[in-house]
Amino acid sequence: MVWCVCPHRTSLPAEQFQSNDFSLWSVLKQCIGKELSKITMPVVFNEPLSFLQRMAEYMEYAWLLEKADQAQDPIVRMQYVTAFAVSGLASNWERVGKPFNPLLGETYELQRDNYRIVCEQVSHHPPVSAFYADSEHWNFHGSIHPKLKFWGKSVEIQPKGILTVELPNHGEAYTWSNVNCCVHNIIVGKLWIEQYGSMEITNHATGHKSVVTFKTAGWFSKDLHRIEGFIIDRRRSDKKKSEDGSAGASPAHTPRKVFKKLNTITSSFRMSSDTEAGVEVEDGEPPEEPEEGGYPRTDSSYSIDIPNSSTLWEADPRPLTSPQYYHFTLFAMSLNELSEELRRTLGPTDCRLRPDIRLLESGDIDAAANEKNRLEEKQRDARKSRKKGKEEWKARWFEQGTNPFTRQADWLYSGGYWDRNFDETIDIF
Ligand code: CLR
Repeated sequence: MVWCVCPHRTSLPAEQFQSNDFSLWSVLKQCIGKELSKITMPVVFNEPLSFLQRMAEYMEYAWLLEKADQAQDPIVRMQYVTAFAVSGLASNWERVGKPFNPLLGETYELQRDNYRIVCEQVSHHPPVSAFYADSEHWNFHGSIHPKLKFWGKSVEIQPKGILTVELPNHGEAYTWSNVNCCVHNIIVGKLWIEQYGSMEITNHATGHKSVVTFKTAGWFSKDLHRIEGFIIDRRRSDKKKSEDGSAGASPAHTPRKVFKKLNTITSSFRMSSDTEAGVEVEDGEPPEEPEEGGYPRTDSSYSIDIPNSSTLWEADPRPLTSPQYYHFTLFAMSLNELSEELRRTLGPTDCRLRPDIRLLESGDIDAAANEKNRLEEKQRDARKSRKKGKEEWKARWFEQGTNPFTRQADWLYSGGYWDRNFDETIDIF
């Protein structure tokens, strides 16, 4: 047996409060059609993390970006970037607790062996969170504006925004947007979550694309957590064109060739080593409930093997106690840890210092609820007095701008966080 000497905590201070006295439906029924970010939910439906920490969960398998950087073949780089994009979604399985809405100006930082990340809540209405992660060989940044739509039986979540990975050693940038997800069984049954739709990762330097489709569970749940995709090489059709004698760059709409096929589930990532024939990728359809209140199971007899494939990544198993701790992964367990050393260096807006999250983590539901109300009121008061004084809120570490690769609206890191000059920060807790 190999013992892992884990430098971080492996559980939370208290187990999750389990009770059937609270019905999500009784809270949400007044909100059909409303934007869920505006309603205050009882703290029992929360998990003890801020949405900023939830975004930092994307870093769990950051080593995949290291691998991408080391690869000399752009197809292999694309494989690893795609694996990274998928890996960030594995921790969402079974996580049906609502992360705390970050307060305006709230931040989160995380430094691990090979990278660091800083996140900031840059807008409150609509809620927008921005992050910037870097390491010696890559950087990863983006902004997310989660839109929650309540449909009655289910809540649909659209994590709007763009994610960008840059590999400066190769002069490459990759961008993509996240797939939607859906929480089922709001009225009866056990809550469950699925992610569905297509994700298109573009390498802006080479024109390679990776198209990954997350399937909906479907009627017999056999497709739960299954994803399928291809890497497409635009240049191959260009090359074919020039072989045909028609020189010059191909127009953007040249039919593309499928290069690599993948067929996997969100907890592991396999990629074939062969060139496969083209198969159409369907677009994500709105998910269908398997049955009223039903709960899908992954069908393990349904093989995910594809010929000549190799596994690039596999999600680490969750700790056995995970169900008692909001279904957290080991990585998630560590995110709100506050060591003495950290306490000395953290900025005053870091979510680890948020009292309501800390109280929920230690199982004190009532005190957590009180603190949550106090913080939200404090935030409202601050907004009112800014309005009176005609002051505009300005994000501290990010600036609104356009993504240089996609030209879409985005939030760009202004730099300087790690100099740790927190003089201008206001008191939000
Ligand atoms: C999914 C992956 C994206 C970023 C992202 C944005 C919003 C998150 C979502 C992820 C996961 C599910 C999520 C959602 C906000 C609220 C929702 C945490 C991380 C929970 C499950 C909603 C529970 C609310 C109840 C009313 C059921 O990159």
